[in-house]
Amino acid sequence: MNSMVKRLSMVAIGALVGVSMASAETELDKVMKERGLTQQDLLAAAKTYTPSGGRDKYIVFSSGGQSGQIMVYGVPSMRILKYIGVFTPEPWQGWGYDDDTKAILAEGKIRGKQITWGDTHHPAISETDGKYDGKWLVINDKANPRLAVIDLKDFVTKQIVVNPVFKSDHGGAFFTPNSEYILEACQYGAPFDNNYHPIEEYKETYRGGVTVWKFDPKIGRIQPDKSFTIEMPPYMQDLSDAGKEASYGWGFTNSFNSEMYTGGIEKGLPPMEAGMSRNDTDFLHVYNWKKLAELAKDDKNVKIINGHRVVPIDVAVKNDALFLIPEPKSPHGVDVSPDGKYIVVCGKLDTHATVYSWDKIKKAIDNKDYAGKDPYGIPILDMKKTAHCQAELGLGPLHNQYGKNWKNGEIYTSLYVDSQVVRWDYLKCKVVDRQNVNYNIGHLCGMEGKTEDPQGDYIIALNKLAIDRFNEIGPLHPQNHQLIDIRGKKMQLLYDMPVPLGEPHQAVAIRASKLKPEVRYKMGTSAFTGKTHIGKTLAGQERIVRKGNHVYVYGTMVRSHINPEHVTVNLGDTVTFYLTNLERAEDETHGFTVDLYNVHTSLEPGKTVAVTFKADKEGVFPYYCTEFCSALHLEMMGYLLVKDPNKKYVSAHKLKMAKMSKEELEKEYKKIVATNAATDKVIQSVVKFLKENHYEKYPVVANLVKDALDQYGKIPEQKKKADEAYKKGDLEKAILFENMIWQYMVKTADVGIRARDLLVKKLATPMSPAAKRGYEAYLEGGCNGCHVIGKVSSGPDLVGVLQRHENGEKWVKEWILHPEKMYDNPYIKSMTNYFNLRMPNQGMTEKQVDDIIEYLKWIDKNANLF
Ligand code: K7E
Ligand code: CUA
Repeated sequence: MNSMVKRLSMVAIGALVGVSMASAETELDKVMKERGLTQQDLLAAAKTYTPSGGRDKYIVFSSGGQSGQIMVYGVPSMRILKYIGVFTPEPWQGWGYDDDTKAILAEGKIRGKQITWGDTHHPAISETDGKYDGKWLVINDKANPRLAVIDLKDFVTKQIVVNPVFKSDHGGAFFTPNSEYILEACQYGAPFDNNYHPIEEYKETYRGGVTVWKFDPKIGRIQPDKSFTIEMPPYMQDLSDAGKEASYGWGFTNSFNSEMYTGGIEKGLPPMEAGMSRNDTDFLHVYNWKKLAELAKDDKNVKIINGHRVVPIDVAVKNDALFLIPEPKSPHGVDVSPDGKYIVVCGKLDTHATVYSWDKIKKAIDNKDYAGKDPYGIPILDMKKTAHCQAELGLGPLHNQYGKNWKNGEIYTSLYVDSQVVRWDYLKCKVVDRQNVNYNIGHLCGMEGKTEDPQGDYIIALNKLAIDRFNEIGPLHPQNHQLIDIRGKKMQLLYDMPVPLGEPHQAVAIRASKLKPEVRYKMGTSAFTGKTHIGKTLAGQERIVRKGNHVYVYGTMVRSHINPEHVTVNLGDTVTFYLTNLERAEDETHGFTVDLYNVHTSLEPGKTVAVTFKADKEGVFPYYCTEFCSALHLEMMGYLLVKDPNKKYVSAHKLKMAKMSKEELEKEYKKIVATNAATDKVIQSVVKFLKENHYEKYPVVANLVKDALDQYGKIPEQKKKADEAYKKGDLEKAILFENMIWQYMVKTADVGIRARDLLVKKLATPMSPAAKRGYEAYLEGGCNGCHVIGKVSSGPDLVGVLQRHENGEKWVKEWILHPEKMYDNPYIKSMTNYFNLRMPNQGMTEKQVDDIIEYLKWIDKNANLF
């Protein structure tokens, strides 16, 4: 590494670990030696490491492959943030284990069959003017031709639609530039109807095509009744892309079996792979979806198959809306440039990428300049006349992404066989740089790299094989996402992220600032309709309603109880739990399950969910909250009791238990009343602090306070009950109600103290870099093991420590550096006796101690906050 980079990296690392350069070098050298790291490694670490609480610039939505889900992670940290349940049940989110999510999964039934997995390939983010708008996400299932729509307000799947005519799909999902439509190309040729057709009639009765799904970007739903399919020959359509700007209104889909070979290895015929790749070229399909969408509205232009509108090949041809262009052998990716002027197609079995010019294609179409027709009568345009140039990239080019400098031809292509990312110039067809990856890259993900506004910065290589990259975990290896920095002249590999979920195929990245997800649901909302849930239940409305043999429980959940706590039903009843999470505090999620009945749901704040099952087993079934939501989480439970109405139950003899005497009860009562008074004092001091410091100015804090006061507001009612019971002499009951008061107080204090800590952080004067380093050194030295700021604990309070001694700073410095020299000092002796602990020598450097003093000064400046 050159010395400039070396110096820069040292500065970066100095800043990274928050210590001075002098001590960084020694400490860092040690770590580097121990872990065998190079300067280059450190630079990569500095470019990806994200300190606790830090945020990422980009959010990536990656296909979860065979898991049927979507993975969400951040760039550059490569930290996984979420798996979104899509086609496959996902227990944490209750995905497929409560009524509402079961209903979404049921939308994905094909011919009445429930399918509980998916082979997800291509996620796509909705666009406005060809740029990501951060609103909706769509992904395809190749195995069972379906699309799913995910709402980026809550990252939840809202709709699954089944393709009515395809038997598999691959070239989707691709949004048109204003999310008017979503393109979905089929993959394997198959009959559109659901009948048997002999394979010998492949050319006559099997078909390919592209479905053009109408999308309503306002409500984020696909509208099947306004959608249609363009019939195409059974050429095995593959990836697709929508034209933009210059080529707006057109779609591009390639294919890999223009041979229409159908195999038959078991009959002694050459295998599929040989027959399907015999021709030197396959076909790029060019179609005018905009014109076809208009045509498809008229009944006389369509055939209805399985209740779905299909525009036949001859109608598309007659209206000059479907063309073919030869493209090199078994292509894969087709990617339109940000201005829509070029279409880059990768060869897969060819070493070239071919750049087509939209201008030239359009000219050939306008002049009806055809090189011939295919067997189905579709005009073929001449490849040479429509190509702009060809670039020799290497073995197995698959997919493309555009760079920030796309206007000057910056593009990146994955080479599957060569295991490389190539940076090249698609205007001049010249290779610029290569980066090896590990191994067998499929897609690559640029930052908004296929929109009209590519951001550059990074490329992620989505590798199929990891081979030697990670610890051995058995024959099935994780796949490997590799982050590559593309800002420099040379690409630099930064990070390997194992993906333990499925083959990722495509991922799309969006600037995090473009996403505006919700923090909580409006009270009583169904996450799937966005409207008020029919089971919405507020505090005080909890009830159990029987209608015939269906029992409806209208329940609520709030720290730390489920209301109601007992539900008794008859064997054979159907039971529906409607549950509403009444919390407003951020992140206060509850879960709900009933033992044995295979149901589970996740209730984020404000959400209402329904859980239905048949009570077909007699017995006692605890139900409980499945998220550790507070210190009283284990107590957040209840009982479902299922009794057989035809059985006689003999009642058990009640145990005779020793009773507490009146005096003992009185004593216990006084004790709990005193505890409550003391706890209340703590609460009042926190409230005073919050009010004096205008907590209401900080929304996050204000929300917490609101939550705390909610809990606190429930106390008077309980107090009334406790006092009444006491007056009547029912001490047992009085104690229970006083206990309930204590529960509310604990919850109030729990949230209140969190609010106070947050407020302190907002109010405190910012720390100087030296004070920050001092704070780090303070923590690293383990000083917080004995000292608590603002409190005497196992060691003295450090607020004001610099003022307690003559020449305070010097005194404290000496004391930290050489405590043993001062053990005989009378003041120290008395303190040591008092705490029964001696200040140890932590081996701090002078520089560190100076920084700690800066930190202590910061404490003094903010003493009022502790
Ligand atoms: Cu290349 Cu399905 Cu887009 Cu996999 S596909 S890599
Ligand atoms: Cu709610 Cu645990």
